Amino acid sequence: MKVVAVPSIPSKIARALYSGADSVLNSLLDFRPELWGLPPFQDWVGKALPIEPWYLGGPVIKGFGRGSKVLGIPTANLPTAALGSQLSQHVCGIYLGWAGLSNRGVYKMVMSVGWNPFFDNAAKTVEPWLLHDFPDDFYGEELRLIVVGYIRPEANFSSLELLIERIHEDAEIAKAALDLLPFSSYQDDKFLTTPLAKQ
Ligand code: ADP
Ligand code: RBF
Ligand code: MG
Repeated sequence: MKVVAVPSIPSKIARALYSGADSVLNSLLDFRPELWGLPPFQDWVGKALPIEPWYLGGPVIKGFGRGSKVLGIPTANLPTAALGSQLSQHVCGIYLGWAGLSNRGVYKMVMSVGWNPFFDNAAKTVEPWLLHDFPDDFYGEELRLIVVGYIRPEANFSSLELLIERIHEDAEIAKAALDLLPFSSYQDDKFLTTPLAKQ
């Protein structure tokens, strides 16, 4: 028998406790039957896994100010306290979806959810990168997100260059997958553009 473990305790502690397992996964989203001689899952669409969509929104706030914009990867941060239990329900990882800014439009989006192991952050955050070139910042504007698919677990990298390269790959996966059903259907969802008072 082969054993694939999905611990419910923090992975730093779990590593040692589960050393007897053949593989330790962050979540079942990462289970690949074909690695174990089983037929592959059929539900991946263009390198992404459709999920029950989650809806989140809020005003764009200042993030860690680590200058991710300098890396060419600005991430529009939401106030995580307001997301509360919604955030804790979701597995850490890299996701794709649609982003709406009420006065601007709807854009493809790729984001990380978690502690960003490369930077070892103290808080679980959502870091959405809108796949569009904006002429200016939009701090304070209401941002709406519909998260529709999963790409991969969060990872650590031996260099910043490798992290940046991987994030650009994620963006290409998101751009391509968001043109496909079921992902594409959510871009017309009113949630993305409806002003708060009118909801
Ligand atoms: P912070 O640490 O404050 O989040 P970033 O370097 O991550 O700083 O930059 C994020 C800000 O850049 C966003 O809040 C937004 O105002 C702006 N921005 C410009 N273009 C984009 C984009 N394509 N995706 C996300 N944010 C963008
Ligand atoms: N940080 C990590 O430590 N590991 C990752 O695997 C990772 N993947 C990311 C994927 C995407 C699509 C984005 C937008 C960010 C990712 N980051 C990751 C987070 C990145 O370190 C962080 O957003 C920026 O440094 C801004 O603080
Ligand atoms: Mg940011």
